[in-house]
Amino acid sequence: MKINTAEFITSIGNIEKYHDYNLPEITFVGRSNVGKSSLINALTNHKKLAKTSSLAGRTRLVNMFLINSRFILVDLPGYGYAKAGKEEQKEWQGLIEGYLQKSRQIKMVFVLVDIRIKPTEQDKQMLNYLYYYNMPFKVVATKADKLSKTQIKNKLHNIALELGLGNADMFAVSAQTKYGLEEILQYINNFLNYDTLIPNTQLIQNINLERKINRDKKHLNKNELIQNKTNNKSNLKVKNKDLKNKSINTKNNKNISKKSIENTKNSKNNNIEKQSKQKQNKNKDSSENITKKVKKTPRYILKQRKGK
Ligand SMILES: Nc1nc2c(ncn2[C@@H]2O[C@H](COP(=O)(O)OP(=O)(O)OP(=O)(O)O)[C@@H](O)[C@H]2O)c(=O)[nH]1
Ligand SMILES: [Mg+2]
Repeated sequence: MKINTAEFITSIGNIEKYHDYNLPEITFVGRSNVGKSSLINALTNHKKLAKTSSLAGRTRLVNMFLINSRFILVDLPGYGYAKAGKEEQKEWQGLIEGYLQKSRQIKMVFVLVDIRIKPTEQDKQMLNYLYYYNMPFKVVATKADKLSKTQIKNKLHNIALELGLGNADMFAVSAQTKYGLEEILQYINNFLNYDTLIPNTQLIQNINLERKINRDKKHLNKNELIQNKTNNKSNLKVKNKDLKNKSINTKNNKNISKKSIENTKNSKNNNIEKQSKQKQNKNKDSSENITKKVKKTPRYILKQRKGK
C-alpha cells in the first residue's frame, strides 16, 4: 500500500465530540515524546501533518487524519509527562481512555516505546488495558536510528521479554531514517485488507468544504483586520491632527499671552517712565516755580534777607 493522500480531519478536546466516520481507525499511543506524531508524519511522508516537538506534551488533543480516503490514523496525547500538572495529566488520561472506550472503529493500536529505554509502568498498564478490553495491539520501538542493527535486535528482544510478548508483536522504526516504515505499511495493508476498502468520497468532500469555509473565514477576518487597521490608522491621523492643531493653538495662545505679558510689561514700563517723567516734570516745575518764586521775590526783601 502507498499513502497518496493524508488529510487532517479534526482535533477533539472533549470526547463527547468524537464522531464515528464509519472508517477503520489505527491509533498511536505511548509516552509523551516517544515519537507518535513524528511516526505519523514519516508514514504519510508529510513534514507537518501532525505537530511534533522536542518538548514533551506537544499533542494535547485527539487528532484524526484521513488516509487515501479509506482509513483514519489517530494521534493521541502522550502519557507520563511528569512536568504537566496533575489536572492536565488527568485530562489527557481521560481523553486517551475516553477515546479507546468510545471508538467502535479501532482496528489496531500501535503502542510506542523508546527503543533505548526500558518500558515504564505506564506502558505496561496500557498494554494490560488493551489486553483486558481485547483490543488488537502491536508494540513499536521508536528512534532506532540511535542504535546499530545488532543493538536494535537485542533491545527489541529485551523489550519483548520485559512486556511478556513475542518478537512477532514488535516493530522497530525510525522516523528520521525511515527504518522499518515499509514493514509497518505492509502490516497495515494486510490487517486492513486494504484492497477491499471503499473510499469515503463524501468525507473528503466535507473536509475540503470545511477547509474552504475556514479559509474564507480567515480571509474575511484578515480583511476585517486590515479594515480595522486602516480605520485605526485614519482615526489616529485625525487624532494626531487634532492634537497638532491643539498644540498650535496652545502655542499661539502662549505667544499671545507672552505678547500680552510683554505689552503689560511695556505699558507698565511706559507708565513708570511716564510717571517718572511726570515726577521729573513736576520737580522741574516746582524748582522752576521756586526760582520763579525766587525770581518773583521783590528786591528789597532779598536785600533785607542778605542783611540778616
Ligand atoms: N532521533 C530520532 N528522534 C525522533 C524520532 N521520532 C521522533 N523523534 C524526536 O522525538 C521528539 C518527540 O517527537 P514527537 O513526535 O513530537 O513525540 P510525541 O510522542 O508525539 O510527543 P507528545 O505529542 O508530547 O505525546 C522530537 O524531538 C522528534 O524529533 C526518531 O525516529 N528518531
Ligand atoms: Mg505528539
